[in-house]
Order: sequence, then structure tokens, then C-alpha cells
Amino acid sequence: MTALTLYNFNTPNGVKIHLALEEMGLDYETKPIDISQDEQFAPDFLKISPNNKIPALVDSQGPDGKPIALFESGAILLYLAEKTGKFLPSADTPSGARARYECLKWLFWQMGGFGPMLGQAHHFIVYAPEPIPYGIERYSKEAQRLYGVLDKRLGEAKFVGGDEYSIADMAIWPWARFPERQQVDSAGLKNFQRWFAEIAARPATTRAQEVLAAACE
Ligand SMILES: N[C@@H](CCC(=O)N[C@@H](CS)C(=O)NCC(=O)O)C(=O)O
Repeated sequence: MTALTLYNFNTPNGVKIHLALEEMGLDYETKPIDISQDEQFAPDFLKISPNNKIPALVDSQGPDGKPIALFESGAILLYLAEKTGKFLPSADTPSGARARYECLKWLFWQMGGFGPMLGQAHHFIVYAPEPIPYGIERYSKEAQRLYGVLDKRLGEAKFVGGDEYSIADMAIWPWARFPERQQVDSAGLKNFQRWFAEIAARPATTRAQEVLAAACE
């Protein structure tokens, strides 16, 4: 029996966790939660994810050997990195601690900024029942600014956390797949383009997207 059950749907936040699970070589089962059918409000799902959002993960063998349920993609990525000792530097040396905080800064930057702001841009551009120019401009401008911040960082380092691919890149990459959907012009962002292509070419990136799409068919 596989210990890890991922409750998920095919969205950028959902892709993050599959990137991690595939990179880490973990065995897991995916249970689709169709948010277009309001399955995220089912009482059994709310016991695992009280904020009624995917992704959520249950590990039947938590840190104390008992089952543990997690929601919030950043917390899940951190959990998986600590469980496997992969894709997040360990803090057991001073230089390791510094490298770890570099990754965590960018992980939290994604959770608090890049994801939510791009989500708002997408909402006003695609889902608003009527065009609201103020909302579209506010959030697409902010999305463009955030892409600029990312591009600048990737001009200093190979990956957002430094030399190595980490859970911070896994959190950001799925959101950066379709800049045009947020009316972002990424053509001139050469550091971003280099980073994006490098992660896209990883076999685990392909597998992650295929597994999630198949699970949610
Ligand atoms: N901060 C959360 C955001 C999760 C999130 O927004 N999930 C969306 C899909 S991408 C969802 O489940 N929406 C359903 C709802 O809001 O009812 C995370 O990173 O896990």
C-alpha cells in the first residue's frame, strides 16, 4: 500500500506537488477533487483541507508514524523536502542554513505574491462576468512586475534558491507556464526564459503534468 495520497486537481497549485513527488521518486496515489463540481466542499475533504482548496496530502506514515494530513502547497512541499532530505538544503551547517533560507524566501515569495497576484490577474482577465479595466490593469501590471523580479533573480543565480533546483522553483514554475494569460510580456525576460526551458526539459516535469492530467480526466 502506498503511504502518500494526494488530493488534487489540474491547476498550477496542483502541478507543484506532482513536480516534487516525481522528482523525489516517491510512490503515491492521486485522488482527483473536481473543484469545478464543488467537490472541495465535501465533508470528508474538508476534514483534510479545512480551507476547501486543493492540493492536500495525507501521509499514512507521518513523522511520528501516525497519519498526517496537510494543506497549503508550500507546507506540503516543505514536508516532502524534509521527509526525503531532497530539494531543500539542510540547515546543519552555517552555509547550509544560508542556502536553505535563500530557498525559503523564494518559496514564500511565490505563496504570498507570484501565485495570488497572477491568480487575480487571471480572474479579472478570464472569469470576471464583465470587463473591469481597473482590476485587469492593477493585477496584470503587478504580474508583469513580479516576472521582472523573477527575471532579475535568475540573472544572479541558476535557480531561484541558488545553484540547485529546489522546492522554490517547483512552486514558481507551474504558475509561469502561460504569461500571456496574465497579459504579461515575457519575451525580453531572457533569464526567466532560460530557467523556464531548463525546468520544462526535466523528465520529472513531463511526468508530473501527464500524471496529473490523466488523474483528472
Ligand atoms: N494557498 C493555497 C491555494 C490553493 C488554491 O487556491 N487552490 C485552488 C485551485 S488552484 C482551489 O482549490 N480552489 C477551490 C476553491 O477556492 O473553492 C495553496 O497554495 O495550496
